[in-house]
This record gives sequence, C-alpha cells and structure tokens, in this order.
Amino acid sequence: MLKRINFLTAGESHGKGLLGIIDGLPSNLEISSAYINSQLSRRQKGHGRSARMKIEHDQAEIYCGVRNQKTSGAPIGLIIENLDYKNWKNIMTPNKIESSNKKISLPRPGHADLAGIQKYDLDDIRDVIERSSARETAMRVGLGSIARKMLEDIGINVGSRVVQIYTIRDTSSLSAIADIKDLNKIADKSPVRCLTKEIEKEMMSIIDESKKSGDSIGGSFEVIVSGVPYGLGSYVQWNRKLHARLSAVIMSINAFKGIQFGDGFSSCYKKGSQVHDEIFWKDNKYDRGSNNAGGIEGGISNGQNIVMEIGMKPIPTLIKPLKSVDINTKENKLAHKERTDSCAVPAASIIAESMVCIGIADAILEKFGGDSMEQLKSHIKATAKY
Ligand code: EPS
Repeated sequence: MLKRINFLTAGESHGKGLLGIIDGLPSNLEISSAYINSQLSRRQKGHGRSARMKIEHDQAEIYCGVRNQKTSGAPIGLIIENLDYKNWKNIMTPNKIESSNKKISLPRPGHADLAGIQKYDLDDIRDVIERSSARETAMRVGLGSIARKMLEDIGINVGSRVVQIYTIRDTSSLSAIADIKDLNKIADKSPVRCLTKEIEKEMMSIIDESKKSGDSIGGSFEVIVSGVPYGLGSYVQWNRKLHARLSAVIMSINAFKGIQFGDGFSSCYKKGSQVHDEIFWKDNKYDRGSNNAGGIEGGISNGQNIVMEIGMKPIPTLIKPLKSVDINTKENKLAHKERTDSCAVPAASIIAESMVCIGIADAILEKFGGDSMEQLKSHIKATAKY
C-alpha cells in the first residue's frame, strides 16, 4: 500500500548479515551512518533480550545511494553484518555443509515453523527459523531511520512508549510531555521504555519471573506522530486511507497481533457523543479539544497527533517448550528450543516507529511530491495546512 516508497530486506538471523534497499526518497536529504546507527542501537536495548544482543553491535554500512552524506535520489542500499555468523558458519554456509548437520524437526507452536515447512517443502525447520526470525527487523530500523530523517527535516517526529507488559499496565497520560520530540529521550532512559518509574519496576520483575519459569511475555506500546499536516491519505479510495496504509506496514512486523488508532476498541463500546472530538475555532485555527480519533478521520490526517496502540504476542520460542510433533516420525515430543528473548516489547516499539516513519514519509511524498528535499520543502511551505 506504499505509493512512492519501495523497500526490500534480505538476510537470515545467523547468516552473513542483512541487506536492505529503500527507493523513492528525495535527493539532498542529509544522512550519515552515525544517524542510522543511533536508531539501530535503540532497537538493541530493552530488559528481557537474549544474550544475542551482547554479541551483536548493529552498525549499518551505507552501500549505495548516498554520497558526501547526502542522498542522490537513487535507491539507497544498507548492509548490517551479523557478528554471530562466525559461530554459525558451518550451518549457514551457502556451500555444501561439511560438518554434521543436525536438522530441526520439532516445530514451535506460534512460530512460522510448521506452516513454513509445509509451504516450502523443507525438511529442516532451521530454514524457516532463519528468515522468520525478528533479526530481520534490524534492517527495518535501518531503512526506517532514513525516512525518519526526512520527516525530522520537515518538522514531523515519531516517538513511542511501552504501555503494557503482560498484565502490568502504565495508565499515565502523555499530557505531561509538551513536545513528542522529547518522548523518546525520556522513554529510552527506561530499560522497558516505560514513563512511570514504579510501573517500570513491576514490568522488569514480571519479565524476570517469566524468564525464570522458562516462559515469554508480550505487551503493547503507543506510537505517536507529531507535526502532521492535514490531508495525508484520502477517503476517496480504499487503498488511499491513511489508517489502512499504516496498519499494513505495522502489521507486517513479526509477532504483532493488533493495532488501534486513538481510543480504538474502547470507543466502539461508547456512544458517539462520548467519542467524537468536537470542533472549535480558537486562535484563528480549528481546535478539537480532544483527540479520541487518534489524528485520523475518514482515512485522512486531521492535523492532530497520530496516536496508535500496537500489541505484540509473547515470543513463541520457549525455554520450557510446548507440546509438538516430530515432522519425521510424527511422535509427540516437546517443541524445539534455543536461545531466545523472554520479552522483546521495548525493542518492538522502535521497530514499529521505524515502519510508521516509512508509512508517513510515503504519504507525505504522495501528497506534496518533489524529487529533492528543496522541492518537497517548498511544496509543503506553499500548500500545507496545520
Ligand atoms: C529471535 C531469537 C533471538 C533474538 C533474535 C530474534 O536470536 P538468537 O536465536 O540468535 O538468540 O535475539 O533477535 C535478533 C537477533 C535481533 O537482532 O533482534 C527470533 O527467534 O526471532
């Protein structure tokens, strides 16, 4: 559902590394590896990650499309090396595997394993694990950070914070944060990206408990976009509606189970008079008094912050595995287990931000056009309404 931007990723979790291409961004956008890497390091943090994150120090090499720290308008290619590859060379080699190759035959419930081997006629679940792994999301953050930089340069900021882990919910509102630009600075200081200190402690201890018992837990987080002008997306055609387009890019992220805009599901169980944001005229512009709609009405941005809550399921690799069936013998056994994260919700919030950056950048380019940053900025200056 992207109109102007295309992107692709490739790479396996324990292979040589990840490749990514993003196409359709304007020329003369200033971008550096340091900027991309600062976003990659945000994704690597979070209480509940596995020891893998101690091995990896994700750094993107800008392979093409950027010269002298400026985009040229050409497709931009990134490479992120997997430092863990050195420990997996014998298994992940594209050449004939010479060492003993122990195939994985016990699919994990909740993972792509069983459906994946059926679909691709594979006899080793390793082939499914490697590409369906959330390792791929490192590249989403890499590519998304270039879109993020474009948005920042035109006054749009994307931030997030964790609101729930397992049963522990942070009900604090964001009203204390005057500028969404500051949200990440505050949330990033917390090991679970939670804004309330006491709840943060509870979230961390529930992650520790779950890890100790060999289990995993999920949760949810809010993503907020500020500085959005009126008119991104449209009501005139199904595939131009902004919330549908954002949902498509967000729901493509591993383990995400649902998304709601503004008051979302809770608004569905209230009366219209309790839900819809009334319209006022204040200081020479429209004012809404509330933002239950989450910044999108009729599939169009309405000048308010775009607010989404996104839910992630517990990771399916369990240290204390669930029941499964051996794909060769059909015997009942326990599912495959290997090193895993016990909770990746804080990291998932960064990945969601990155996909939102791509979705919003795409809608901005669709509405305002332009092949260079100069053209984009002058089109925005001439026609954008806030
Ligand atoms: C993942 C399992 C873990 C995570 C991995 C995703 O990897 P490993 O099996 O190597 O310990 O650490 O996430 C990443 C490597 C990453 O960069 O996010 C999975 O099964 O999806």
